[in-house]
Amino acid sequence: MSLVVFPFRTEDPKVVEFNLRVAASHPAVGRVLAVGAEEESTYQAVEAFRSELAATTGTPVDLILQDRIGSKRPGKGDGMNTGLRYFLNETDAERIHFYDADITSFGPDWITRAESAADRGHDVVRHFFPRSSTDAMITWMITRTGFALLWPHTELPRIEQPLGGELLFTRPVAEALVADARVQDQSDWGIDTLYTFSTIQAGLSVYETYVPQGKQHAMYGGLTDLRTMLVECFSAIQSLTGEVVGVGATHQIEATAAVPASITEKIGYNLEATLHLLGEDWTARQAELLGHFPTGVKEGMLANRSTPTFLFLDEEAWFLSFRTLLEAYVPGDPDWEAVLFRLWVARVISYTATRALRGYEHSQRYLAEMVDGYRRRAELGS
Ligand SMILES: Nc1nc2c(ncn2[C@@H]2O[C@H](COP(=O)(O)OP(=O)(O)OP(=O)(O)O)[C@@H](O)[C@H]2O)c(=O)[nH]1
Ligand SMILES: [Mg+2]
Repeated sequence: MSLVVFPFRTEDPKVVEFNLRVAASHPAVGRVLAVGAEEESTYQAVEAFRSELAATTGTPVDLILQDRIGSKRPGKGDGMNTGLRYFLNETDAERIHFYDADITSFGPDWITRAESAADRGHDVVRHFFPRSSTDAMITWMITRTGFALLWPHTELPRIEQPLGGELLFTRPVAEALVADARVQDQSDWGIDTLYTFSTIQAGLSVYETYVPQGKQHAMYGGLTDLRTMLVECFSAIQSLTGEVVGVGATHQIEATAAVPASITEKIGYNLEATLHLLGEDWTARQAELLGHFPTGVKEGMLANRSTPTFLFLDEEAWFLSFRTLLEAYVPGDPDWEAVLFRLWVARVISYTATRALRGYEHSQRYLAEMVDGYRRRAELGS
């Protein structure tokens, strides 16, 4: 039997109810758990519908508040780690699944896919999805880039969606994650990075299952909404610098299928709302911190104080900038955060203008080749 966990903060209660019902109705699921960030309106709504849900599906549906476990911002990491502990301490289920509570394309097949991969012996199952050409910009530009630079010879840079929150772990994997102090400390958006890293470092068998209909969920507007996530995901990668990862993990990726137009034609963010971020809120110290970067990057960024410029932040400039960030970035320093954020915004707009505009196929191929090029270069140590 499996436990299905939904971490949630404030979401549409109707969507959460639908997703909890899908999980509770699945034959492989013996218990469902919702882990709330705080006692706000969504939490109250789940409290109000959960006994009816349990009665009609015959599956217990529990609701708890997340514990304070880590030392970073109390966020999704505390929520997911609370779910892992509940799984080990309160249930005798063999497997735990995690799904985001805000998914509007969730269905029983998501659970079935993960269960059947686990039945075939995999320790970890990760769902991956087709993403529109301007989605997943933290995944590509931060996490996959960072994994390629730091651990080029491992499976890490080959994980399709290392920030994915749709996962299955067997019980021994959950035990290892709860025993891993780095993972338990990562209470913020860095949790997905840590789960991915720790499971690959532990040499487990990881299967990535493809969900062709994609993950439709609550969307962001401009790139500002992603700022906290960006900063926390970068810091998580940087904190792992120096870790040794062997090549013991096995990793299989399910074949993909034709991508629906709703994804190939989707625009991921508001370009106009994003452009002006390049010129806003500069401080003298931020300008000074750019002194760490190659001249072309420094001058290109400084020019944004008067007019938006971004084409200089191409693949090569990003590689060099990322190396500098890994070495020089100071976590928790607001000026460094602003420098990181603005560099990333410029890189994403540069990619949008030169690659995403050429279409879905082109941009997906480009991003995959970019990461692979970084990986090969890091492997050669150049
Ligand atoms: N328990 C808990 N859940 C959280 C917290 N923050 C976010 N969540 C939930 O975590 C899930 C993912 O958060 P989202 O805001 O949807 O993240 P996202 O931008 O969709 O991330 P991607 O799916 O990678 O694009 C949702 O179910 C959120 O409600 C938190 O602090 N605690
Ligand atoms: Mg979401």
